[in-house]
Amino acid sequence: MRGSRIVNCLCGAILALTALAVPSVLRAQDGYDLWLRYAPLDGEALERLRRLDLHPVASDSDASDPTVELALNELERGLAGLQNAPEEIPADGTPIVLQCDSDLPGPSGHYAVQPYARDSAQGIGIWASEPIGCLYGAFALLRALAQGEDPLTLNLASAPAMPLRMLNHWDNPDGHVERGYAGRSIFDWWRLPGHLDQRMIDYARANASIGINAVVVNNVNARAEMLEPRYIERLARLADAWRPYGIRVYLSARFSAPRDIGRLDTADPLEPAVRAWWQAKADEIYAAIPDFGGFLVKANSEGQPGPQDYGRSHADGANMLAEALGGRGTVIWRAFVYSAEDDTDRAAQAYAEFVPLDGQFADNVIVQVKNGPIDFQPREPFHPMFGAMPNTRLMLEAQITKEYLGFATHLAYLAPMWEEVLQSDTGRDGTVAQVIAPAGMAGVANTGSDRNWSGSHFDQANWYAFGRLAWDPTLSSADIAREWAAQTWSREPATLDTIESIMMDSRQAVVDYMTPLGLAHLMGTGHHYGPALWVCDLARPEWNPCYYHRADAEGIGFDRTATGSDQLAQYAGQVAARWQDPATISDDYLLWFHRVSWQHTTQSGRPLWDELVYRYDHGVSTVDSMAARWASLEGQIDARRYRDVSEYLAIQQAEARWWRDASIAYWQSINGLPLPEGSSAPAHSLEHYQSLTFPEAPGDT
Ligand code: GCW
Repeated sequence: MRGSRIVNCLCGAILALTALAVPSVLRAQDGYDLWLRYAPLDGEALERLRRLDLHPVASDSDASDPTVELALNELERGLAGLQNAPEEIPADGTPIVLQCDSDLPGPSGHYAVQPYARDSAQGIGIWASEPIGCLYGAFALLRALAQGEDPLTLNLASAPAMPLRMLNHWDNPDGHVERGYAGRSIFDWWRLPGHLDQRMIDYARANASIGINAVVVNNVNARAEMLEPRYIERLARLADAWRPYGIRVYLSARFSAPRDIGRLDTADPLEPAVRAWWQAKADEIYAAIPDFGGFLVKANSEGQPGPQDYGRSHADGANMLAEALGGRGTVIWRAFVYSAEDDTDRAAQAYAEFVPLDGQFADNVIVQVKNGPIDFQPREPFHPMFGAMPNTRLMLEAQITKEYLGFATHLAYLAPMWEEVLQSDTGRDGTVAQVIAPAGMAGVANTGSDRNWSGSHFDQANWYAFGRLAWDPTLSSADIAREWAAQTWSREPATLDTIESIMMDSRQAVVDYMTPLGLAHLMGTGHHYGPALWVCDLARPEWNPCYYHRADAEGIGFDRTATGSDQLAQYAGQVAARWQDPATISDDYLLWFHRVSWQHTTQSGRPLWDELVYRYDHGVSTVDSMAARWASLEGQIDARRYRDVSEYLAIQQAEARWWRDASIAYWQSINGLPLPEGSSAPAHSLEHYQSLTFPEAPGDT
C-alpha cells in the first residue's frame, strides 16, 4: 500500500506540472464526462479540502455491498479530481463515514450528509437506510464540493419526491433513435450480451448521480421482438450492470406481441390464451431479471395496436399486463392518444378517453401523461388530466430530446418549462408536482452515440435538470442551471452569471421565434424541423399546422372556450376562469385558447399583429444576445467546447431568423397587413420558404 502510494505521488507530481501549464478550466474537454468532471478546485476551496484530507470509509456491515463500493470509488475519484491529486486513500485525515444501514427514516434513496464530531475526532457522515441512499449521498456531497462548498458546514438531508425517476428511450433495436439528435442508440444490442460497452457503465453512473432509477430501453413504438428470449438475455446483462447503480430496467411492450411473436391469432386482453401468454412472458423475464421494472405501453395511438382493436378499454389492456407482472412490477400506460376517427379537438381527446376510466386501473398501473395536451410543444398549458383522476396514479412525461425546440443545434434549457408545468396548480389536487408525487416522472431521453452524449454540450443540462427536478420538483430552474454549469463549465462567478443568464433566456427565445403567444405545432411535416405554417392538406386534420393556428383574414387562434371546442371546460373552474377571457388571459396562452382578430389588444397593450411581430423580433434578438454573451466567454472556458457552442449558436441565429421571416411572410399572405414600423421585411418570399425540403433531417420516425 505504502509503495503504491509513493508511485501515485510521483504521478501526481507530473499531473500537477501539466496542470501548471494550462489552467484547469481551459484543459481540453470533449463533453464525455458530463457534469461529473470533478475539475480541480483552486484558492480557499482547494486549500480547505487538502487540509481536511478527506477519505471515505464504510462501516463494516456495508463494506461488501457493490453499491457501497461504488459510493466509495466515486468519492475517491471525485476527491482526487477536485484536489488535482492521485486517487489514493490517505491513511489519516478526516473520514467520510458511510453508514448505509442506519435507521434514518424516509423513502427509498433518501440520505443525510453532515459533519459530525465524536470525542475529539471530526468527520463527514453519509447516512442512509440502504446502499443506494449512500450512493446518492456521495454524489450530493461531491456536487457540493464541486461547487466549492465547505464540507464542514454542509447539511444535505434529502429524499426523492417521487418513487419513479425514469428515462424513456425511443431507441429502436437497429440503432436508430426516433427523435434522436445525438447520433445512434447507445444500446449495442448486436454485441450484447457477450460484450458490455463501457458507455453502459458511464451512463448508469451519470443517471445515478442525479437520482434516475428506471430506464425503458426501447421505443414506445415498440418492436415485438424486444420480448424474445435473445433480447431478454441482453437486457439481463444491462440489468446486472445497472443494478448496483439503483437502476431497474423496463421494456416498451408491443400490445400485439402475442400475435406478432406468440403465434396466437388474437391479442384480445380478455382472451384467456392471451393472458396466459403474457403471464408466461412475464415469468420468463423475471427468471432472467428478478427486479425487472415492468412494461411501458403505447396503445391505440398513432397506429400502434391496443385493446380498442378488440373493443376493449385502456383499463382492460393495462390490467391484463398488470396481472401478468403481479406484485413484481408496474405497467406504465401512456395517455398520448388521439384518433383519426375522432373529430373533436385533439387537445381534448386524452382526457375524454381516460378520465371516465378513473378508478378502474389495477394498483400496479400508472398512467403516463405528457406535460401538455398536444405534444411537447415549446409551450403548452399543463395537461387537464392532472388532478382529474384522483383514483389513478399519474406520471408526468416530459421530452428531454428537443423534437419541437430546434433539435440539438438550438440552445434551449428546458427546466423553466418543466418548472412551469410542475408548479401549475391543477385547482383540484394541488400542483402537478403534487399530483404525480405517488408515481413519478419520465423523460424521453436525449442520449446518443455522440461523444458528448446529448448532441450538444448544453443539452446535457436538460438530462441533468430532468433528474434533479424528478428528485425535487421544488428546485428552481435557475439554481439547477448554475449548479450544472459550475460542474460542467467553470466555477468563476462571472462566467457562471453569463451561462446562467443564457440558459434562463433560451426557452422563451425559442417560444418567441417559433410559436409565440400560444401558437403550436407549426413545424415541418414528419421531421418537425423548421417552419411549415402553410401546410393545410395532410390526410389527418390534426397533422396540419393550419389546424392549430386557424388563421384567416379576420383573425387567428384556436377557440377552446364554449364557443369553440370547449376543451377549456376540462380544467378545474378556477383554472378555466383564469384562461376564459381573451381580454385578461396571459399572452403566453392567448392563441392556444382563443381565436381573436389581428387587431385584438394584447396584455402588452399592442395589437395582436404588432405583438406577434414584436415577439418574433424579440426571439431573434435574444438569440443574438445569447451568442454575444457566449462570445464574451472566449478564453474563459476550454477552446473546443467554446467553439462547439459558438457554431451551434450561429446556426440558431440563422434558424431563428428563418422561423421569423417564414412565419411573417406566411401571416402577411393571409392578413395582408403591413409590418409594424421599424420591423424588417422577410429576407425571402413565402414561396422560397415553402420550397425548402429536408430529407436529411435527423430523428424522423
Ligand atoms: O412527439 C410525437 C412524436 C412521435 C412519438 C409520439 C409519442 C414515439 O412525433 O415520434 O412516437 O409523439 O409520444 O408516442
